[in-house]
Amino acid sequence: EPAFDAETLRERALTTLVTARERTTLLTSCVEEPDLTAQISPLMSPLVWDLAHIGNQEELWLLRAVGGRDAMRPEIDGLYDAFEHPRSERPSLPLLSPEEARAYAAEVRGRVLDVLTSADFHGARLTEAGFAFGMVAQHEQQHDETMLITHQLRRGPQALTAPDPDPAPLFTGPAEVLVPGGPFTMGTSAEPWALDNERPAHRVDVPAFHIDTTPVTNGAYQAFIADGGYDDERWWTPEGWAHVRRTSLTAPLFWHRDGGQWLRRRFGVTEVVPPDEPVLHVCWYEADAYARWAGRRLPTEAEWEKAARFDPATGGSMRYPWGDADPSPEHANLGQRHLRPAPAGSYPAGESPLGVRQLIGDVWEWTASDFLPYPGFRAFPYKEYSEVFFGPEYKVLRGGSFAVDPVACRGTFRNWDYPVRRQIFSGFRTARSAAA
Ligand code: AVJ
Ligand code: FE
Repeated sequence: EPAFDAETLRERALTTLVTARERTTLLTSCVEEPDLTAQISPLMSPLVWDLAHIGNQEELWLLRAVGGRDAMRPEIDGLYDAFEHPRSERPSLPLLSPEEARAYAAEVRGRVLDVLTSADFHGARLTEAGFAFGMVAQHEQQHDETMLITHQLRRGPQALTAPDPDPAPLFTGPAEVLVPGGPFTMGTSAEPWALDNERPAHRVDVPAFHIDTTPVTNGAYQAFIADGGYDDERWWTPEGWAHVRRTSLTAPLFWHRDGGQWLRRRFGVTEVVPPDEPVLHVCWYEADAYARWAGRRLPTEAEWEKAARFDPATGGSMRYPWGDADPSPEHANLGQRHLRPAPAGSYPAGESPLGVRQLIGDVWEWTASDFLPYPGFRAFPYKEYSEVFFGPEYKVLRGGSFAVDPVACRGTFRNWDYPVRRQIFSGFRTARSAAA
């Protein structure tokens, strides 16, 4: 790990905070006031809640914890504590108006810049390597992805636009690759801005397995639908089957059938489902059922991370599939540069040494694994980031979507959600154990 001087760390903290705020501003200024205060879906907060919550978390961690400042508006802390009020309750709270929320977040940010100037980056754990600044920038970017999900759920005309990814040359590589068996290093103790659940680095023995070279495409998923996959109990776990019956699922979220073809609604525009694009907006149960139909299974979290980080040349683990360099636009579809995943087989510069593509970016990938702590886990800096979610009710997703900023994306980064959720930018790839 390179050692950084205080100036470099200050610069990096500033850049990531500024980048996050530009995105937040875009996501909260491209619709009119009623769309900021309305609850678009009971699964989501009003956009204006996310905005003020971003400011409130920044105040808590950077002004109060790092800067030692007094609370600016102690009376609003409760409103923006995610654990005090479930999302469905948030629209009925006396929330700050869009104008007040913008002013509050801007006021916090102005004061944070003073704290940043005087921060000692070699001090206690919160400021060591600028951790708290990195954590807060990641937090804002995570809520930006959440707000982008709210935009996707919103009915009404298009509010956001972005160029499509470059068309990929037809991918002609193998459908799967063999990842050799043996131990590898999972998680990290070195990555300065890695969150608590990614730590510590530890050795895990992973038997040989095959994994898909690319995420599962819409075209492949349509074959599962056409084969009656949603009506065939054989492919589903008992919970998945109960869910698919109860909620009458027949296709990914946002899809509908029109005559002979599948259409989907995407950020206010209806389009024909593109067959080469990774499938998006499926829940864990659907991903798991598809894999069983295909004679395969979801990769475990350890398998996914080994495919993404293991370098057979050295036996070590890298930060990303392509090596240790920070992501650039040639490596992966990240950062909301596009409003959709790129066709399967894109980003040859981002492939792993074994030839696995698009592990980072495009779509979050469901894994077979429950969200559990690594051996030696220690909650930091607060239990409510990860610890309170550990257990069998959440499944792990890996790799990040087109809506994830590079600051919140690494080979070690862990996301989690309920197995029924599909408003998130979720897809998957499949795996199978190698014959013993
Ligand atoms: C890691 C995406 C599950 O959005 O609930 C945001 C991130 N934690 N604020 C979430 C998070 C606190 C978290 N996920
Ligand atoms: Fe949050």
